[in-house]
Amino acid sequence: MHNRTVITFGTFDVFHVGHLRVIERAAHLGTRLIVGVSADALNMRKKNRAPVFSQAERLAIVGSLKQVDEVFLEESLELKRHYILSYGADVLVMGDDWEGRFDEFRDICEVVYLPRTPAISTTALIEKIAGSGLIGMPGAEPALSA
Ligand code: C2G
Repeated sequence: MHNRTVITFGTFDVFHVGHLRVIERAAHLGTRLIVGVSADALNMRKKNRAPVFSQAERLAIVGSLKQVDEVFLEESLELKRHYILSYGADVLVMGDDWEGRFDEFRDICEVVYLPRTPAISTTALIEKIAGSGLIGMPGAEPALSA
């Protein structure tokens, strides 16, 4: 395969198998995978809550995956064009919850939306943990701070 740089973006909070699948499939589309991890401040603006794991922790987790060649902090959604160009990305990959939202970048790279892994999300995990009865038990860790 010719050298082909793939770029993808995400918060990757409370890293789960849905995140892993999208990263694995993105890596298969090229020879080098770059991941933009959304900054804590960007999440506060976008979702009105802080991620469970800090940006430093999320960068460390995603950056440690064998499929990932490089991670960087995504400071703003408006900088996508800049990030794509500065990393020389040939392909932008996003989950299909973003379908159509990044078509404007087709002038500088290929844009691919991959189907989300069903039935798993950070929000569902937080709710499952919160409802598990573990939180608040004597001797249990303090509740998630988010
Ligand atoms: N994902 C998936 N299947 C799931 C959950 C997530 O394929 N069950 C994918 C999403 O589609 C996305 C990636 O995993 O491509 C990261 O998901 P999030 O952390 O939820 O990313 P998000 O907060 O949507 O941030 O600039 C874009 C944003 O940074 C995207």
